[in-house]
Amino acid sequence: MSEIVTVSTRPFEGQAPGTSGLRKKVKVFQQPNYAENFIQSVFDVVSPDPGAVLVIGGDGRFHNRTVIQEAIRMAAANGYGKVLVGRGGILSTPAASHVIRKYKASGGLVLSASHNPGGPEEDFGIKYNIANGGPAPESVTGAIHARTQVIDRWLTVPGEDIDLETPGEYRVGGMTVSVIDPVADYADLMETLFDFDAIRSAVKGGFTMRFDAMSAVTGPYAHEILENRLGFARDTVVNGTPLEDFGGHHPDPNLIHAEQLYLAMMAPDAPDLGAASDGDGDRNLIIGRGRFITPSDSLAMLAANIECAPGYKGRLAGIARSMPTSAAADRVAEALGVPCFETPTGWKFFGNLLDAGKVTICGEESAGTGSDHVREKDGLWAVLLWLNILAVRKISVDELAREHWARFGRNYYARHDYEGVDKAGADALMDGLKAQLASLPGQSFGPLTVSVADSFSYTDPVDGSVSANQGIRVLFEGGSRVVFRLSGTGTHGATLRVYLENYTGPDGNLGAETGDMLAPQIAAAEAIAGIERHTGRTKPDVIT
Ligand code: VG1
Ligand code: CO
Repeated sequence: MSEIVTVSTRPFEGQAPGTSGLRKKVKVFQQPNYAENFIQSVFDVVSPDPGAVLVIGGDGRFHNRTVIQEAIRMAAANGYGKVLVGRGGILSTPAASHVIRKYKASGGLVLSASHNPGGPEEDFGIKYNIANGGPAPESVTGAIHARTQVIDRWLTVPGEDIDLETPGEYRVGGMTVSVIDPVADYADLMETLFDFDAIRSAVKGGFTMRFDAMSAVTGPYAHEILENRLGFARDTVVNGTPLEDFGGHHPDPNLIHAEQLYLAMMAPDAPDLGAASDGDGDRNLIIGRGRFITPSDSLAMLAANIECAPGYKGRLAGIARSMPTSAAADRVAEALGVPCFETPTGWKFFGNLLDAGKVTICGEESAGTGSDHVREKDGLWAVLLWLNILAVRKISVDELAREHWARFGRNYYARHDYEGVDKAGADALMDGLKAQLASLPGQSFGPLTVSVADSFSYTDPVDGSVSANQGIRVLFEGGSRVVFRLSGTGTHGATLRVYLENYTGPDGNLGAETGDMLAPQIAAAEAIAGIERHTGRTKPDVIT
């Protein structure tokens, strides 16, 4: 047994994992003992069997390497037998999920703050994934938080940093560290799911695309899969080198932060498909020539056409969406005769449904789509499924969208984010909403009449666990609604999210502007919640 060093420490405030792990400013994580306390709390809670395997990877942002080297030494001191770490410390979130599953690891640490900006003044994060490859459920994150509040020591072993750049095996304390190719396993998995031949033929036939990796983790994956394996031109992947500060941008694949892609896709000479992914590779943006697809619609359209992909043929068991995601997928599930589940925000709530085989495909309005191939949302997977469908059906994105709406109707949808607002004001707004719930039904706001108003509570159909307080829903007669919730991923102040939806049937106006279609819902949201009164804001910071 090699030497184990015990370092005394004291708890920090506020180490509660949010929607997707612990996220804070880099400066917060750089305090002595801060990252160590959290990692040790994870190890204390999961108490690995001697010799267990741990996966470690990250999105390449600033501070990744420092924390990875420390986490490796701590894993050795805590009895792990082996750590698998991506070369350069790189593993996209879905690739980490796959590696955990493929190599039967007991879990993994993913170092990322996802779509939040990176660099010395920006954000960092750590999340723990369990043996199924998915984010730790609330029972585990709750125990981790409790542990951080009483922790008084962390364990490490003496030792030098390992060479993260060179694949191979290293010894740290009594443990083996294997530096692995971060891309190969994931790329191989994609080949088992999709019709690569059909996509290659489409590419040979002139199909073009542009993939914006946003200087984040998906660059190496996209170069390998899209250019090397599928034959797209060498300039298909842009911003394809992961940078520690993402080039100073938000690696958030939406119309604001991927504006260059959006503009390129609206130009007359646009390629057939435009796509982007976020910091850690789990989100996706899909834009056809002249046609943006909302993430909620993307989930519905992918589900409706999933039979085109060999890996999913004849086995769609069900669909799940997070509560704020539009009901477009519900209509597809109904038409296909499969169940549809509505879960709280955050991928961890899909894990049990996927493990139990109750659902095959899941999605969130926040640009997350995925399936039972891993236990995380998966940006490139969604792009490949779109490519597969377009190649097999020989149809454009715009045609596919129009056809879908003509069959199922259209859920006009937008999310308004009010970022960095005063926490007390945001809490007062939510309290005010809760106080009104009983009196809202029957009240009218312009043309809209409230049918149901509630605070969303979820009972997991597999293990019966209850997650209450997951956002306020106000449903109007006719199928439109507004939803209010506070973000669990922000790193300063509070972020209020207002989700707006208006359903139009197949015979209604399918070609209108989203802003026009949502005007009554926007007015109702203000009238009901008093957004300006509570936050001082007259308009959202970001509309997606
Ligand atoms: C946001 C999204 C949520 C997503 C989460 C993590 O959470 O709304 O749908 O699962 O980010 O995504 P919140 O609590 O800020 O609304 V990622 O790509 O940051 O792991
Ligand atoms: Co992400």
